[in-house]
Amino acid sequence: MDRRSFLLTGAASLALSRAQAQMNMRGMSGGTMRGMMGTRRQIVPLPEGEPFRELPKLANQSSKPGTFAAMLTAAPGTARFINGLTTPVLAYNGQSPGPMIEVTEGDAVAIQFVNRIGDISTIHWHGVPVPADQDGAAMSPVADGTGRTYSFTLPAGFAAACWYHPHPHMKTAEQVYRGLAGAFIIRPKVDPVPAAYGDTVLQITDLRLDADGSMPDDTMIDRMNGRVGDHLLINGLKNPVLAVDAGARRRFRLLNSTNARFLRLSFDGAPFTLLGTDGGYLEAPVPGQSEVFLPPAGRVDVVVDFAAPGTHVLHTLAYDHGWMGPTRPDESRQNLLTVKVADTKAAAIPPLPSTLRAIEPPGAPIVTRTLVLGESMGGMMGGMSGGGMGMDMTINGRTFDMNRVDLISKVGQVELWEVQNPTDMDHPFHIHGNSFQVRAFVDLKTGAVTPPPRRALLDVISVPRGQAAQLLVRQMLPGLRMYHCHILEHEDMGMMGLVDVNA
Ligand SMILES: [Cu+2]
Repeated sequence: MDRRSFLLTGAASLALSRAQAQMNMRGMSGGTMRGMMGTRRQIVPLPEGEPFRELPKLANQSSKPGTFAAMLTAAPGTARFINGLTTPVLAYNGQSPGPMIEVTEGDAVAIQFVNRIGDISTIHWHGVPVPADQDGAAMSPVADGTGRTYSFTLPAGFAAACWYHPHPHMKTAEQVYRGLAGAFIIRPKVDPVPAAYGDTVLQITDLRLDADGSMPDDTMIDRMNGRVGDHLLINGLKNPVLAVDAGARRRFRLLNSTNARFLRLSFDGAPFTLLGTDGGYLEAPVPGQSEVFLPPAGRVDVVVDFAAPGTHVLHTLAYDHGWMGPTRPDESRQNLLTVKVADTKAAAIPPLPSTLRAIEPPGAPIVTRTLVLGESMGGMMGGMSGGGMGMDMTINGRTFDMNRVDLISKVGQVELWEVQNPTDMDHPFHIHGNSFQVRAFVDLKTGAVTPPPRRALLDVISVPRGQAAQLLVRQMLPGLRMYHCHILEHEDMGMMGLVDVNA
């Protein structure tokens, strides 16, 4: 039975009684159960309008040029989102979002990870081309009370806004929404974009709070759709205020570190120039954009023009990514950042370069693979702790098994992955190890082919329902790599597979 018929035939109420029985066993109330189903909740307002703050940086403990060394400890902590209320969170070095890591292409990086969260965890370096055994994958969990060092040398020629987050099997969603995620910025040795544009990371997180200040558990609706909370935060603050001068052109790296938000963003008409995507610069700046789109885990590098005095609010636009069940949240017009443009004129800055870099086409694929995303009810792996109500999220009909290799590949081999999405909602598809390029989108009904607007390096792509994304994939390092839906609840429920890349 697919999810839609499951919901329409009323089988949801059966699952509800099953879940109710399990809740009762765990001593929870019917009220908790209603919360689990995602029934209407009172949204607790957060204070807005504090001064914008940059992400704090993780200090480099190494004085040796070309090296970065530091420690990251994951542990329970507290945050103050609402005056007078303490929110238990999970934090890296006491901070949520985690401290920003800033390195340069070619650097040798060693991060000592200590896990004190009371459960297994890992640190995955999302988008960073690291060796397979340093990737923080589900296959290499770090037990509570222990640690390990992640060490890797960043390749020359790869500069991008990446990020880090836990990736333990079936526990990623909760560890991320409770606070474990940080920015990982790799700078080029020589940047074609003048420093006068600044470079400000805007890390977007999603927060849901109960009236007592705590973060409620995922509901069944969250499990099905991915958790969409009550508030979107920028660098940990709700709609902070940034002041700029008139005519200012500011560079922003937008990072979507939410569990499941498809972010279509506008700056109230202030035009964006698109500079880069997940895997770094485009070939040339693309000016005149009125909005940008960020799937879960996605990043963009933009310059925004604040031409005239006034106020510009970075906010979400309506976007239909498909939704299952009741209580669909209104995700439009959520304010993220208020930019106040003063009357004072900004100093003149040099123009953007006309080209940024060359992106080589990957060449003709010699292997073609088909991956079909699926959602099914009544699966065997589920249960309240795992899938939730026995719901499975699958690729080619199977849920993730870390002891099963799904695909075998070869270093340097160009492959065409056609990721088909016949389900009821959009899924953001992520591949570990290396960036990919999109060849085209294909409509599953009509066969209509739409090429991407331009060449770009991505590591996550939203595959709309009813469509397939054709990806040109090339792994450059050997080892086992995961690929999965980056709605973290879906990943936890099994929409994930393993490719073994042979040397
Ligand atoms: Cu998904």
